This record gives sequence, structure tokens and C-alpha cells, in this order.
Amino acid sequence: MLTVFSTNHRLHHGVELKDGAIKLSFEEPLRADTVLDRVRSAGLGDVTAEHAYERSCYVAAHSERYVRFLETAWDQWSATGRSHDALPLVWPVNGLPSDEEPDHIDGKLGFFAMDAGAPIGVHTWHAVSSSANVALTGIDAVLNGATSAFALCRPPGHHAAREYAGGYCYLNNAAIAAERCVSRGARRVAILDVDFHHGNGTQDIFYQRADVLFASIHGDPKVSYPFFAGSSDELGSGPGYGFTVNYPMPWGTDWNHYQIALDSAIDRIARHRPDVLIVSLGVDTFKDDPISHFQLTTDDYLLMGKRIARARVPTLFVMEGGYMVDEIGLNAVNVLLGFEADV
Ligand code: SP5
Ligand code: ZN
Repeated sequence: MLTVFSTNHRLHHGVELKDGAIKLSFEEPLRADTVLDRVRSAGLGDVTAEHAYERSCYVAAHSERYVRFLETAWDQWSATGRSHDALPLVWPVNGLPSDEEPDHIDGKLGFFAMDAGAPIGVHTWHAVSSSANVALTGIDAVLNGATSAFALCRPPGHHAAREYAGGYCYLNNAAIAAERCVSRGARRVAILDVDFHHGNGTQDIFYQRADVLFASIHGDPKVSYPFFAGSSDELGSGPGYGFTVNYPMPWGTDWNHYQIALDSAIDRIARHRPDVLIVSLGVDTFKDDPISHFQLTTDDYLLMGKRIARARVPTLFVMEGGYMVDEIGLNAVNVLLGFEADV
């Protein structure tokens, strides 16, 4: 399996609120470099750099004004004399009267974010656009005939919606890849999200669409981030009704329970008869993950990959979360090795 990787991910390492204190984020550069090391030591296949893409590829999944914001936020922020990461401090929550984009950067930061989990530093846009290009390069390999490919994206993408950032995510790499499939002629696409956290951004982008099916297995939002999306009664709307499917699972979920949801999700995906499958591959379902609450083991990820392969659909794996850095390489690459063992 081909892996696509960009060294530009190292340009970004933001801060986040950890139990109320501002610290360096769990979403750190060592994550992607550790996965790359394991890709190489496991002999997964060739590693290639990302290609360049037009910004219209990003605007396919996001709004023009949101992409413009991401491109220019640091310059606007630093022009006001600030030198730390740009973070929002006020959000247009339910009940406030205005839903218009503010002129000032301090207002824009909240307008285009769901939380304070996606800080913007001087090189963030460079890393973020490269991460999307990694996904686009990977999907082009699949559309050109590869059975599978691995987009080793960082920063991750699945919390980023059409018009907001959040949860370490800025551009939605999996959604951008799905839109690329559609623009290159795919009639149906499926996205399977196995990150511990609900992929609220991906769900948002395709909620009204019947051509792109979104299925997600994640910690129950009653008790887990992102809290405000991911319940089983979110099914899509309009023509998209029935093309969103959520499997919220309790804290402590292990493989025995997880595989029941995974089988159901893959059955639903098979009935969609997608031309391409995109897997939002987070391995924060691992038992020792520092911010998550499932109990999957390193061996379970081999079984996950085997199960996904039985869908027999050309598949792009897109790296999302996973914060137990010591084992992130073993766990992520085990999904890919399991997939290949069955193909
Ligand atoms: C891509 C992805 O996995 N994003 C996850 C974003 C989660 N952000 C909120 C995490 C809050 C965790 N707090 C844990 C405190 C442990 N002491
Ligand atoms: Zn996650």
C-alpha cells in the first residue's frame, strides 16, 4: 500500500486547554513521524510526497469565506500585535442575535470555530493545506486504480465542518478527498469514521447528500467530546435522510462490542455500493489513549483492517486522531496490514 506523507506537518504544534490550563496539544508532530517510522519498519510499501492542488479542491468541502479565513487568520491576528497562537474567545451560540461574520479577527476566530481546540500559528495554514494535499494525492492514487492508499495526514480533519474548525482540525481531509471522488466521476462514496470522537465535521458537510454515505462509531456524545453531535437519531436530512449513520458506544467499549457496530456499519456501506471507501482512521480507540475511553488492543487493529477489507471497495485510509504516541505507529499500521492480509 502506498503511503502519502508531508514533512510540512512539523510546522504546526498548537496549544489546548487541558483541564483548564493552556498547554501544548496532545496533537503533536511526533505522532505522524512515529506512524511513518512504523510504515517503513513494517515494509508497508512506498512512501511518496504530496502533490500541489488548487484551493478549489478545499472549497469543494468548505465555504469560500472559511477557506479565506484560514489562509489569512494569522496575518490578521499578528497585525494586531499578538505573537502567541490565535485562539477564539467568544462564540455565536444559540440565543445570540447575530449570525453574521464579524469584521475583526477576534470575532472571526469564534465565528469559524466550534471550540478552542484549533489554534492558528504562523505556519498553521502551510501545514493544514499540505495535510489536505496528502489526502488528495492519496485519493488520486485510488481513483487511478490502486486498491488502497494511506494518507498520513496531520493535522487531522474530521471535526472541521463546512464553515468551522475545532478539535485539532481545520480542513476536513476525508471530506475533501470524497469531493475529489465525486468531481472525478464517482457516483457513490462511503466514509467510515473509526476515530474515538464523532466526526461531526464530516457529518455536517454531507448531511443533506445521498451520494456520500457517512458512518461513524464513537464514544457516546452524552459523555464524550464533541458532546453536541453523534447521537443515533442523527440520520441526515432532505435527500440525505438515511445516509448518515451513527453508532455511539459507552465508555469502556472493547473489541467484542466494537465489532458488532463495525459489522453493522460495513453492512450499511456495502448496501450503498460505493465506488470508493474513505476511512477516517483514528486510533484513539486504543486502551491506553490519554484522552479517550475505549479498550481496543494493538491486535484488535489487525482485525479491524481485515473486516474493512471484506467490503471489497477501493479504500483510502486518512489519518485522524490517536494520542498514545508510543503505540500509534503499531496500531495505525496494523489496520493497514490487516486490510492487506485479506485483499
Ligand atoms: C481528531 C481528534 O481526535 N480530535 C480530538 C479532539 C478532542 N478535544 C477535546 C479533548 C478533551 C480531553 N480532555 C482530557 C483531559 C485528560 N486529563
Ligand atoms: Zn479523535
